[in-house]
Amino acid sequence: MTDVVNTISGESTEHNGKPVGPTGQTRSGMTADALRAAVSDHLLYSIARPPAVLTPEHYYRALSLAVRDRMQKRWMATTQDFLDLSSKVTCYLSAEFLMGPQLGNNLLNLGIEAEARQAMADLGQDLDVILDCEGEPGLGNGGLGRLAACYLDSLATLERPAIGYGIRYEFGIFKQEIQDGWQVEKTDNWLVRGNPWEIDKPDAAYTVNWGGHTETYEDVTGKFRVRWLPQRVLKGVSYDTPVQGYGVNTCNTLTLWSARAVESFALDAFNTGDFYKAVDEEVVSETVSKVLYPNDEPEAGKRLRLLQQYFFVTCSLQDILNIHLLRAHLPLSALPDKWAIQLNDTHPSIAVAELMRLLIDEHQLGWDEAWDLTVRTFGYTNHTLLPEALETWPLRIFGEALPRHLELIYEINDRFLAEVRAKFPDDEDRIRRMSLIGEDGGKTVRMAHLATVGSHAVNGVAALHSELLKASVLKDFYGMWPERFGNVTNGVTPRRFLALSNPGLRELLDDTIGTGWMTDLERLHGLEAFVDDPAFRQRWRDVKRANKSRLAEYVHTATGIELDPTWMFDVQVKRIHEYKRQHLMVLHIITLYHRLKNDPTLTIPPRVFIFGGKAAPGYFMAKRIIKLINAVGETVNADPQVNRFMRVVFLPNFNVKNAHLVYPAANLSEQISTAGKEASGTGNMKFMINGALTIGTLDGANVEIRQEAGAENFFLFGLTEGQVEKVKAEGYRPVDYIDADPELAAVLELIARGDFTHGDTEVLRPIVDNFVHHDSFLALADYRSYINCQDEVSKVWLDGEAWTRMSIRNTARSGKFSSDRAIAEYCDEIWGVGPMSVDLD
Ligand code: KVW
Repeated sequence: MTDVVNTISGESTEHNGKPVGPTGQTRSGMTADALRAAVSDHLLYSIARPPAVLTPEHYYRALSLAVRDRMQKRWMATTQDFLDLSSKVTCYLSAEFLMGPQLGNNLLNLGIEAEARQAMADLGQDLDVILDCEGEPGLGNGGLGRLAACYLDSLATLERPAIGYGIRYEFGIFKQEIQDGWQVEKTDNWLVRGNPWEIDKPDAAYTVNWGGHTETYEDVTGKFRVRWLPQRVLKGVSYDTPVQGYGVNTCNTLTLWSARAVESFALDAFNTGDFYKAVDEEVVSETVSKVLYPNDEPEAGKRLRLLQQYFFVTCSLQDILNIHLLRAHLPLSALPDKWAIQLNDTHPSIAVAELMRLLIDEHQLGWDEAWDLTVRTFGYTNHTLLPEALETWPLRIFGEALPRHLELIYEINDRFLAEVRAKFPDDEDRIRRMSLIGEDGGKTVRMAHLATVGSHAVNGVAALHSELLKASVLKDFYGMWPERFGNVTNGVTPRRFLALSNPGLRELLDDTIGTGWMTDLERLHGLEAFVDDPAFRQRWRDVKRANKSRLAEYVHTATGIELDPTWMFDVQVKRIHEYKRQHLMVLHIITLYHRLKNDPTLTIPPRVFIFGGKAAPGYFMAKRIIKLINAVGETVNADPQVNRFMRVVFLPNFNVKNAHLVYPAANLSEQISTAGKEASGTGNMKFMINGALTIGTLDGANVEIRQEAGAENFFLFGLTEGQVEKVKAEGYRPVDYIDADPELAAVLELIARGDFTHGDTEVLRPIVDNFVHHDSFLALADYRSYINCQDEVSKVWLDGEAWTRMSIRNTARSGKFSSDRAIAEYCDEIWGVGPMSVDLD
């Protein structure tokens, strides 16, 4: 048991072998007996099933409800404390929260894992089986959504009052199946089996307007005002989930909004006899929070995506103003002193115009005061420089949906551009570049510009990315307001991504350096003293080996492929995208295959190549890359001449739940994006913390990972960002690289002539064409450097002791990548939010 239990001021555990009472202790007692009694109670009163039909799933729900009960007092105490707004509150607005399974994490943060295990054992159940029953709330695409979840964990653990605001999608990210090597998408109906963690608050509902037009009028004081007459009205109801900090009483809230039809509207239609129209209205309203959009889906459904964004933003801002005015009775002028609102990418950036609308139209503030409050309240985090990911809305769609907001944006723009003209006279080109309205190829609203103009702080997510942001997409804005720009390098929570998912390493760390690393990850430096201790290195290897066996078992169940846990596990898990270059890793696999086929006497250090990740359903090339991986895998795995040295696995449906098995089992972490394209990456950090070595380019947070680990503990290859730009400027000619490199030419030829596709030369032609003719991510330019670096990796792997030393040093030096460090920086430098300890009395 860790020492954290004592720091949570729970109820006394004075029970002495007797059953605990039916109420108080059953709801809050932290002993195994109290938990057992609580689970029994929930089986009877909440699950309502007789013992004869109980399944592990029922036990999962009963235990989850019992655990939620144990957070309730902390949750209400925290909420009560910040309803009176004595402390400043952070609101993290994000279209995605990829929370992952909750039960294990809540047991960990409450410090009652051992007690829960005992309680379930007393009931004849295995906690691991129960934990495995939990599905995944997949309310995010990848790193951005998971980052939001890690930040909520750190905010609570650092005792910072915070609310996460997002959307309660009825269908999360699709479930990925692999059929004949292709990705097939299945709907993720995550709510069908109920969600024991959320509490719906039907009374906390806000009205959301949409479409229509505006009109001006004179109010009673004779002032000129604007009124929005919407075409449609719906409402948002909230579902709240507790976010328990680790070892503290602070239990923050994640509020997710769900769309509903407005009753009165439905009734109007009903009264006029048009019952079906009323039902129709309801169906349409509820589609708003129906489904999460994949991140690369083009055009289709754009209008609904804008509605989703506006929907959750207006509900969240109305909620904030409601707490501020009605609960805390504070003047609006105090808004920036009591709230810090962070925009997680541009998805919630309509908030800038919406807060202006609420302050001016609904609360009668003047423009200048409203604008001052708005800018001082918002911060904006940019997560990408890729032009296709920078959100813009066609002006027509925007104006039809949000007519009042378009007016406000024009006014913001006029005043902003006047400021630009004052600072940079006679520079109309600059004006065009900086305008909130884009003019190239049809007028658009540029959301990144709106977010930047409306925020007092703008940050990128890794040092390199923040520099590139200032030098490229937001260059002019940096010139205007250099003081607004900063960097906060991403981080990941060591609770979930070390303690929870790597119990073997957790135990070794606790034994070696104590338990303090859980909340102070820099303490991992203490491991450096043990690098030269052979017994410690042996234990380090044993932990990794056990984790690899655990993953091998899962891989076998999921794919039928057998893996040897003594082989090197070489892993790339992340969304499938050309810039991330999964196909470059495939070129390495084929290179080894080709060498082995050409020289039957050759032996190489055996490796398992593991891929995982989803492709956006509409992303043609990404889906071909999955097919490529599976085609090569099938060929390699079936060939006795090569499968003695290599296996290739595509792990279907990569998600937070199976990520728990993946990161701890990796020896080598593949972070091979084209330099300048991956803003940060966070998987790279999860691998490092768990002792994987990285092979990577100087991109995103890799740069800082290498800095921390030391260049000698990192496998670097590839062009730098500057070199990439230079090659592109001079005209990238893939054929030059092929002509200069016979091995590369041979590898491409194997794909082209159908060696992996039973002679079919069409299926993978788009991949070859992409490599050879239109690859903006320069895969072939980095091929030779990558292959040579991989040869070096294999050489080091042969020296097991050297590898182990490097692995230990990677973990020991990963402290910077804790989300606690990142959140402390946000709190100190952007939000001005301090700790507020929560007293349960
Ligand atoms: C649309 C994204 C969901 C929908 C990003 S950049 C843009 C998006 C767009 C997501 N996600 C990723 O954010 C991570 C967290 O900062 C970064 O680590 C990663 O590099 C970036 O691609």
